[in-house]
Amino acid sequence: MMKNLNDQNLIDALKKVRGDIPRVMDVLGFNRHKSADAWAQIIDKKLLTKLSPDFPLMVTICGGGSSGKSTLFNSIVKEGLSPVGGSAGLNRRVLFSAHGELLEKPNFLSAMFEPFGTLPRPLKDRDELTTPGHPVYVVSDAIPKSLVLMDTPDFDTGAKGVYINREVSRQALESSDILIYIFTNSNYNNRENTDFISEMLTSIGMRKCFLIYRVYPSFETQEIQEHAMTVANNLYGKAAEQYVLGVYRTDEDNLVASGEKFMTLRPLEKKDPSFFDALKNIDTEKLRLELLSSILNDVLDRAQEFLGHIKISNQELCLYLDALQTSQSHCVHEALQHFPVDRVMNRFVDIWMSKDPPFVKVMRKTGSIIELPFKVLVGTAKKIRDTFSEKEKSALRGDFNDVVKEDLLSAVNRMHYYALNSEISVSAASKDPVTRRMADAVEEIRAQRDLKSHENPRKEAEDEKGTSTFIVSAHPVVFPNQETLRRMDWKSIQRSILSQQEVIAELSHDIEKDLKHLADSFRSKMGTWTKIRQISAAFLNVVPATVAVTYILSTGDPVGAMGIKVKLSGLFGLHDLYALIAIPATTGLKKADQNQLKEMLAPIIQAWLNKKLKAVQDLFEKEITGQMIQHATDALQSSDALITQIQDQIAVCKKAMIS
Ligand SMILES: Nc1nc2c(ncn2[C@@H]2O[C@H](COP(=O)(O)OP(=O)(O)OP(=O)(O)O)[C@@H](O)[C@H]2O)c(=O)[nH]1
Ligand SMILES: [Mg+2]
Repeated sequence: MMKNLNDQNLIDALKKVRGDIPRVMDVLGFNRHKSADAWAQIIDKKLLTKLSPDFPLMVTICGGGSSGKSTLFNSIVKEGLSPVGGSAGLNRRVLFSAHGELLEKPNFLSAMFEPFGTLPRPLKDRDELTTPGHPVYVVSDAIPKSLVLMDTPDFDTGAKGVYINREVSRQALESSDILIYIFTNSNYNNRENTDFISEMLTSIGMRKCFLIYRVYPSFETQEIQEHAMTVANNLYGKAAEQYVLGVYRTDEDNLVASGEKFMTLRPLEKKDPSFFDALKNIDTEKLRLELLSSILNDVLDRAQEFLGHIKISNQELCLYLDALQTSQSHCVHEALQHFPVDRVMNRFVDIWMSKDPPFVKVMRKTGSIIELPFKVLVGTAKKIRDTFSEKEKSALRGDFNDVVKEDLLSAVNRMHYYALNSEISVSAASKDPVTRRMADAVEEIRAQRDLKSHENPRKEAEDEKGTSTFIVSAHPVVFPNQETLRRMDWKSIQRSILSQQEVIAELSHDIEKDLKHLADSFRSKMGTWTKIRQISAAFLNVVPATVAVTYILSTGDPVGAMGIKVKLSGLFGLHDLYALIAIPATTGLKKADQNQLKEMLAPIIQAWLNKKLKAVQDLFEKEITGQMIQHATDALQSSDALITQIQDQIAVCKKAMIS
């Protein structure tokens, strides 16, 4: 329950929540469903405008067609202002009346009529009311200063479910604080009438009402009471009694019908005050506090509900972004399946040799140092070659550029497919932290959204090694980016990417630096391994052997001019990249030599890969995924911030309500 009507803390917090929820929904590409707009309208029209203690109560006369609304209005203002007539749906506009003092207050009208979107004008001619248009008002000093009285068009006129006055009635009802519901013997049990009002009343906040029964004089009090309770129950459900401010009867009278007399309202219980006194004596501030508190509670509950959906959408976006980047990482690796051994290794061997100590250089010239390992390793290299498949052999013979082109093309096509597809499937290795996190997110979202088995995100399968596959839907945030990409000419994107394929083969300055650094670090390790003497046989077998292998692999003898196929495992992201060189155990290479080789080659390939992965990723992002990833990342960041802000402000509101 609110303590007072001008708690600035509460008002500020509420305004922020009001602004941020639609904002974050837009950020997350929500198809901002009607309910959020309606919710925002309630805050604007029912709460923010009314958080002022001297704001009069809006009392709205409502009821089915021809039940006597306008006659009652005229009877209260004691003037024949509102047209009355035999055919239902006579009034087409809202008619207000208020005490002259109120109407003179500056800004009163604009504040009062904010919910209607248009300012009312003084009534010029009674007939105006029978045509649709802006609201009109009349001054009436017969009305208590604490109230504004409103006559509304009936809401049930129309045919086949199309109600001509519903929108106007809705505005009027939504902005009212109290209702005067008038009904007759022929419509008191008409559920259609009460359902519409009930929806207005109960959808957000509960408004109290007076019930007026226009009835034959012969009706007994008890009968009237029963019928009134039927109406009340239909309007409010079980707790009806606490919302009924009073029940009054007005007896059918031909003088009223002929306009010679106003209606006379009598309380059902003799002890009750007259209708006019009851109206005048309403504790405006208390009623408003009750009403606004109940509206505010509902509004905050809704906000919490929205926030729940928003959070899930934010998680889904995070998941999709991860999935997209993971598949991009796969594609980037796919583009780099072949290692340009001649370029990189030749360069490395050059660097290595240029740093040989002078005496080793001399020995090299005489051939005495290279002899031994070469003999062994030429044989090994031949064996290696024999283990490649036919297809790979042809790849080996071909130009490295062709191999790269083929890899790149298939990777690019696959990336394009992932970027445009409505879902992405990702395999999560049980040991990989990134995909593990994604698999957990899938479970969490599924639990929160209570999804059916076929709905995304979902887990597809899990193999013996604990690698699971899950499927993630494209997030609405990227729909516009997908649309743009779809409309672009794919062939020209392909061409543009292929024209930049040199990025893969070239040895950039960065890679040079890495290779030099590697050579230095190998040499310093070597120094500690071979403290005894640099030209010992041990030394020959250890380090230069691996250099020799790389040399053979690169000089083209048995397997030259090729790309070594690099087998990649743990393809996820640049952080935990791990590259392994596929040298089959069947080559007969001794385990120790193989390890030696791996130890030597892996870092070189790694150095190359690290640089190239980034280069290819940049290329993909420039041509295909960049805008999408950027957009999703921005949306994720700003929705994170807004979610925290909304949470905090809801907490402020709730605290203000209880303290
Ligand atoms: N006999 C009798 N007729 C009444 C009484 N009150 C209203 N009527 C008649 O009932 C008809 C409808 O009254 P209105 O006041 O126009 O009803 P309304 O609810 O405003 O109707 P709409 O604006 O068309 O929705 C008119 O012909 C009135 O004269 C009454 O107390 N006795
Ligand atoms: Mg009327």
